[in-house]
Amino acid sequence: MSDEKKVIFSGIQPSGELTIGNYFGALKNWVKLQDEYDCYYCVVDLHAITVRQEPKDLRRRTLELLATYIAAGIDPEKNTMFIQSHVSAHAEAQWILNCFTYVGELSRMTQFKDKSKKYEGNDVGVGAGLLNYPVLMAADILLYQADLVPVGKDQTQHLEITRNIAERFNTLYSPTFKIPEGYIPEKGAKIMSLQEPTKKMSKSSDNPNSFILIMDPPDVIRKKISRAITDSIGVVKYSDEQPGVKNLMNILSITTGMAVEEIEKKYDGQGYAQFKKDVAEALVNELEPIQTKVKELVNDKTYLEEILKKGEQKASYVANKTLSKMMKKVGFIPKFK
Ligand code: AQP
Repeated sequence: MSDEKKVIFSGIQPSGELTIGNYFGALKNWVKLQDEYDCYYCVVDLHAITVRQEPKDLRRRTLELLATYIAAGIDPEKNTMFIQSHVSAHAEAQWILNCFTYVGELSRMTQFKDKSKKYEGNDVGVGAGLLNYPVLMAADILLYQADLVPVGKDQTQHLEITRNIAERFNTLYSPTFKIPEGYIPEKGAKIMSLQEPTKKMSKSSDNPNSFILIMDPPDVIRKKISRAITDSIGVVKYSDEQPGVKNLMNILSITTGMAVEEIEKKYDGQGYAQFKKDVAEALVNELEPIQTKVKELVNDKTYLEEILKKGEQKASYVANKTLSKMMKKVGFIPKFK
């Protein structure tokens, strides 16, 4: 019975086209975990508007993101997939949790510091949504009483603050939320930029050569990998002194299943040319079937909308149960029926 299974919540923002960072850090693991857990996989569009989005692009990407979830192997029959803005409990719970979160702890978040640096001084400016992002993420997770949250390493801090907010609320009132654990993959937890390999690969980067998109055509993948920054050492070695090579080795290891020691042995004395070619081919092999499926699915809007309708109903039911508890505990008078 799915009711007895532990619960997973995770989501991706439709803030840009998905990169292989989103794929290896999140999506691929969601697929692995779907049989064992009762999973809620959300398209987190409320998060996406923490920075400016073109409305028509946001709409298109939201459906494409759902198509990508399915194409990557997430079974719509087994999992609850929905759009965050369709379940209003997320925004309502966030407001309540905002009142149990300190500005100090939010302004210390690395993502806030990085993103506010990027937007400071331009015509958009740093919106309050960017500061409050982790509170919305806490609401997302806590509403479903999630046991586990599979995310990339960059989200560790946000998970920690979620746990803190939940514990604070539970202590002030009485146990209301399950305290969730993170699930950070062993491999692929942090895919780095191909141009600045000490920084995380990010879908909203201004430099397209820094990332590989799930939907990049094979030739573009080959070109981007051949241009990936390595070093002048010329040895395929898994070392922090060679962050570019290390990143490519990680990618090859996840896509082929080869251990990094095997990769070192295989390319011993060969330089980087063949190694890079093989990384590109491994990626093409991994992504091509997904790309074909996404292209098919985005044309079947009726099918996607059916999944979203079903997802919204199930998610709303579960989320509203927790929201009602929260409202009662803080002292709101229940709605009159
Ligand atoms: N480079 C990465 N390596 C491993 N995992 C990653 N994730 C993101 N980048 C990497 C994981 O993908 C999931 C969804 O991320 P998100 O879209 O909600 O936001 P993000 O973490 O801020 O991702 P991006 O690509 O950097 O988006 P933008 O540029 O819009 O901020 C998360 O589980 C994340 O860990």
